[in-house]
Amino acid sequence: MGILPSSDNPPMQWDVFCRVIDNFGDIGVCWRLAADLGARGQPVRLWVDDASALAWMAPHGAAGVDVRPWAEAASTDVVPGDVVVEAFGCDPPEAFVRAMTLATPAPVWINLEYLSAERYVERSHGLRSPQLAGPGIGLDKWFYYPGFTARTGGLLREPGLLHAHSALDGPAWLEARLGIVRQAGERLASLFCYAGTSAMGALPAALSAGPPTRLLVTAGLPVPDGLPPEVSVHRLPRLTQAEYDRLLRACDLNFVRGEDSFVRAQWAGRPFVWQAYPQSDGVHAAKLAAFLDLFLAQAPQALSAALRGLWMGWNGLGPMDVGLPALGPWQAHCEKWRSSLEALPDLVSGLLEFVVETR
Ligand code: TRH
Repeated sequence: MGILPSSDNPPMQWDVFCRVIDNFGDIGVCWRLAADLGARGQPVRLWVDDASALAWMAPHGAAGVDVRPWAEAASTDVVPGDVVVEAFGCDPPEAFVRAMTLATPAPVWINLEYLSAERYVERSHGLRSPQLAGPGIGLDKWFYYPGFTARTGGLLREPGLLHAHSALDGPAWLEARLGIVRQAGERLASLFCYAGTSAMGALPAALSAGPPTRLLVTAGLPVPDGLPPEVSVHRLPRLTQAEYDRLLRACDLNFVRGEDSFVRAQWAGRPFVWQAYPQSDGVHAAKLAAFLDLFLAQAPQALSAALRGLWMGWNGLGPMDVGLPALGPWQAHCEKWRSSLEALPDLVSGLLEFVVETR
């Protein structure tokens, strides 16, 4: 049973457009957005150019979400809905945008941007972009930025997520779903990073000190070379998004990447190391630094220095000459950070309010 629309959230027809560039974050984020809206009684047409990853990410679909082939959006018998969300500036088909100009009232057109902690996000969030040319001439497009502060659009956090995390029996789930039984004194770490990058090379140094580690390597990643003898490897199958959330909660430590797993690790409330999506012009360095400044602002000095060195090394932006800090203080800080995020409105609640105000 989804969250019924309250009086200030009348059900509106949503059109979410997703173009899969590479990896899984585009479709991963768009799916979470669509499923969260659908669960709140907001019907969604999710227009995707390549929906293949949903077969393993979300094999059972979601209430209220209708996955449609991108090309069909251009057909003349598609009437644009009340709200159009263009994820990551993916430019919906011109014919659809032209149809938007004929609708009355015009749909609310949202450009959902990539997640960043950089300062420009707070300045840009909620800005109107009047379309002065092109198929959407005369329409307004609105920039909507996810983020970590009250002056941004917040983070996707579906109702019930944190309750599910606190209710999860991690050891029981690991054994039942993956056949993993933690040995006495063993550290469980999940690994989701970019193959062939600095992270894979940094892993042996990161895991060299500390207790014996069971490294749970996510599907599609090669087994890292040169691991110390106290590290054992368990290769994982492709997990659904819901199962991946449980894995993050059940482990002691998570190596995550990109955008969506990065956010999900923060909701899991466990120590995590993030590999930003590597970009040739190095813009990922600014994204990393901006997040670290925010994330570590209230951290104990020793932990802050250790994590900054570890994350820079992990992202190939500094020497990898530090191992992992002790998990205790790290875990306590991640729980404190999660509480600060939990105090903010979640992204879909904020988006619903924005759309109702803007219509
Ligand atoms: O796959 P990614 O690197 O996606 C990237 C980033 O989103 C990046 O910002 C974007 O620019 C680029 O794509 C195009 O990492 P991300 O964002 O964590 O997305 C992975 C998705 O896969 C996420 O929704 C979690 C999901 N997932 C599963 O459902 N099951 C699994 O077993 C694993 C490992 C991931």
